[in-house]
Amino acid sequence: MNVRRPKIIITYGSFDVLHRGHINLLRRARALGDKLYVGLSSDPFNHAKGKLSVFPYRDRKLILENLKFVDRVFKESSWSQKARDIKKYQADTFVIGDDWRGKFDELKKLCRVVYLSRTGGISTTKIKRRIAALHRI
Ligand code: C2G
Repeated sequence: MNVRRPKIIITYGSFDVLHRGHINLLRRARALGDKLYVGLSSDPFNHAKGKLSVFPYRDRKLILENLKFVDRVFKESSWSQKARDIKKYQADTFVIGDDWRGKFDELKKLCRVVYLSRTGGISTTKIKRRIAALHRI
Protein backbone atom coordinates (compact mmCIF):
# COMPACT_ATOMS: atom_id res chain seq x y z
CA MET A 1 0.00 0.00 0.00
CA ASN A 2 1.64 3.28 -1.04
CA VAL A 3 1.50 5.93 1.70
CA ARG A 4 0.91 9.41 0.20
CA ARG A 5 3.53 12.00 1.27
CA PRO A 6 1.83 14.72 3.36
CA LYS A 7 1.11 17.85 1.31
CA ILE A 8 3.18 20.70 2.77
CA ILE A 9 1.90 24.26 2.70
CA ILE A 10 4.36 27.10 3.37
CA THR A 11 3.68 30.72 4.21
CA TYR A 12 5.56 33.69 5.68
CA GLY A 13 4.80 36.71 7.81
CA SER A 14 5.40 38.78 10.92
CA PHE A 15 2.23 37.64 12.70
CA ASP A 16 2.66 40.32 15.34
CA VAL A 17 -0.27 40.82 17.76
CA LEU A 18 -2.06 37.82 16.27
CA HIS A 19 -5.58 38.63 15.11
CA ARG A 20 -8.46 37.14 13.13
CA GLY A 21 -6.94 38.20 9.81
CA HIS A 22 -3.87 36.10 10.54
CA ILE A 23 -5.99 33.21 11.81
CA ASN A 24 -8.18 33.28 8.68
CA LEU A 25 -5.08 33.18 6.47
CA LEU A 26 -3.37 30.37 8.39
CA ARG A 27 -6.54 28.28 8.66
CA ARG A 28 -7.31 28.57 4.93
CA ALA A 29 -3.65 27.90 4.03
CA ARG A 30 -3.62 24.75 6.16
CA ALA A 31 -6.86 23.59 4.51
CA LEU A 32 -4.99 23.44 1.17
CA GLY A 33 -2.81 20.55 2.38
CA ASP A 34 -1.83 18.35 5.30
CA LYS A 35 0.89 20.35 7.08
CA LEU A 36 1.40 24.09 7.46
CA TYR A 37 4.91 25.49 7.85
CA VAL A 38 5.31 29.16 8.72
CA GLY A 39 8.38 31.29 7.99
CA LEU A 40 8.19 33.82 10.82
CA SER A 41 9.94 37.15 10.28
CA SER A 42 12.86 37.60 12.69
CA ASP A 43 13.01 40.88 14.61
CA PRO A 44 15.81 42.27 12.39
CA PHE A 45 13.97 41.22 9.20
CA ASN A 46 10.78 42.70 10.57
CA HIS A 47 12.68 45.95 10.99
CA ALA A 48 13.96 45.63 7.42
CA LYS A 49 10.28 45.34 6.40
CA GLY A 50 9.69 48.67 8.15
CA LYS A 51 7.89 47.12 11.08
CA LEU A 52 8.74 47.34 14.77
CA SER A 53 6.96 44.36 16.29
CA VAL A 54 5.11 44.65 19.60
CA PHE A 55 6.06 41.06 20.44
CA PRO A 56 9.60 39.79 20.00
CA TYR A 57 10.24 36.82 17.70
CA ARG A 58 10.31 34.24 20.52
CA ASP A 59 6.83 35.32 21.69
CA ARG A 60 5.40 35.43 18.16
CA LYS A 61 6.89 31.96 17.58
CA LEU A 62 5.42 30.56 20.81
CA ILE A 63 1.97 31.83 19.89
CA LEU A 64 2.07 30.41 16.35
CA GLU A 65 3.46 27.06 17.50
CA ASN A 66 0.43 26.68 19.76
CA LEU A 67 -2.09 27.04 16.97
CA LYS A 68 -3.66 23.70 16.15
CA PHE A 69 -3.22 24.23 12.39
CA VAL A 70 0.45 25.23 12.46
CA ASP A 71 2.88 22.31 12.25
CA ARG A 72 6.24 24.07 12.13
CA VAL A 73 7.56 27.60 12.62
CA PHE A 74 10.98 28.55 11.25
CA LYS A 75 12.83 31.85 11.01
CA GLU A 76 12.43 34.16 8.04
CA SER A 77 15.48 36.41 7.99
CA SER A 78 15.62 37.51 4.34
CA TRP A 79 13.48 38.09 1.26
CA SER A 80 15.56 35.60 -0.70
CA GLN A 81 15.23 32.41 1.35
CA LYS A 82 11.84 31.20 0.08
CA ALA A 83 13.12 29.08 -2.84
CA ARG A 84 15.62 27.36 -0.54
CA ASP A 85 12.94 26.77 2.09
CA ILE A 86 10.50 25.33 -0.47
CA LYS A 87 13.17 22.83 -1.57
CA LYS A 88 14.30 22.10 2.00
CA TYR A 89 10.77 21.42 3.24
CA GLN A 90 9.53 19.99 -0.08
CA ALA A 91 6.61 22.39 0.04
CA ASP A 92 3.82 21.73 -2.47
CA THR A 93 2.17 25.14 -2.16
CA PHE A 94 3.26 28.64 -1.19
CA VAL A 95 0.41 30.70 0.25
CA ILE A 96 0.23 34.37 1.17
CA GLY A 97 -2.36 37.15 1.35
CA ASP A 98 -3.38 38.89 -1.86
CA ASP A 99 -1.79 42.14 -0.71
CA TRP A 100 1.25 40.34 -2.15
CA ARG A 101 -0.51 39.27 -5.37
CA GLY A 102 2.05 38.73 -8.14
CA LYS A 103 5.05 39.44 -5.92
CA PHE A 104 6.08 35.78 -5.52
CA ASP A 105 5.12 34.38 -8.94
CA GLU A 106 8.73 33.37 -9.53
CA LEU A 107 8.12 30.60 -7.01
CA LYS A 108 5.69 29.00 -9.49
CA LYS A 109 8.66 27.16 -10.99
CA LEU A 110 9.05 25.36 -7.65
CA CYS A 111 5.53 24.91 -6.33
CA ARG A 112 1.92 26.03 -6.57
CA VAL A 113 1.51 29.70 -5.57
CA VAL A 114 -1.80 30.79 -3.97
CA TYR A 115 -2.75 34.33 -2.97
CA LEU A 116 -5.63 34.30 -0.49
CA SER A 117 -7.90 37.28 0.08
CA ARG A 118 -6.98 39.39 3.08
CA THR A 119 -9.46 39.81 5.93
CA GLY A 120 -10.89 43.32 5.81
CA GLY A 121 -11.15 45.74 8.72
CA ILE A 122 -8.32 44.40 10.84
CA SER A 123 -4.56 44.87 10.95
CA THR A 124 -1.84 45.00 13.55
CA THR A 125 -1.41 48.70 12.77
CA LYS A 126 -5.10 49.33 13.54
CA ILE A 127 -4.77 47.41 16.80
CA LYS A 128 -1.71 49.46 17.78
CA ARG A 129 -3.63 52.68 17.05
CA ARG A 130 -6.61 51.50 19.12
CA ILE A 131 -4.41 50.63 22.07
CA ALA A 132 -2.69 54.01 21.82
CA ALA A 133 -6.09 55.75 21.75
CA LEU A 134 -7.34 53.78 24.76
CA HIS A 135 -4.12 54.57 26.59
CA ARG A 136 -4.79 58.28 26.23
CA ILE A 137 -8.14 58.02 28.03
N1 C2G B 1 -3.26 39.00 6.51
C1 C2G B 1 -4.58 38.83 6.13
N2 C2G B 1 -5.52 39.71 6.57
C2 C2G B 1 -5.17 40.75 7.38
C3 C2G B 1 -3.82 40.91 7.78
C4 C2G B 1 -2.87 40.01 7.33
O1 C2G B 1 -4.91 37.89 5.39
N3 C2G B 1 -6.15 41.61 7.80
C5 C2G B 1 -2.27 38.03 6.01
C6 C2G B 1 -1.19 38.69 5.15
O2 C2G B 1 -1.65 38.83 3.82
C7 C2G B 1 -0.06 37.66 5.26
C8 C2G B 1 -0.24 37.11 6.68
O3 C2G B 1 -1.59 37.44 7.09
O4 C2G B 1 -0.26 36.61 4.32
C9 C2G B 1 0.74 37.70 7.66
O5 C2G B 1 0.61 39.12 7.60
P1 C2G B 1 1.83 40.01 8.21
O6 C2G B 1 2.19 39.48 9.54
O7 C2G B 1 1.47 41.44 8.01
O8 C2G B 1 3.01 39.60 7.24
P2 C2G B 1 3.70 40.44 6.07
O9 C2G B 1 4.31 41.66 6.64
O10 C2G B 1 2.73 40.54 4.97
O11 C2G B 1 4.93 39.46 5.74
O12 C2G B 1 8.16 37.41 3.02
C10 C2G B 1 6.79 37.67 3.20
C11 C2G B 1 6.57 38.58 4.37
O13 C2G B 1 7.20 38.07 5.53
C12 C2G B 1 5.06 38.72 4.61
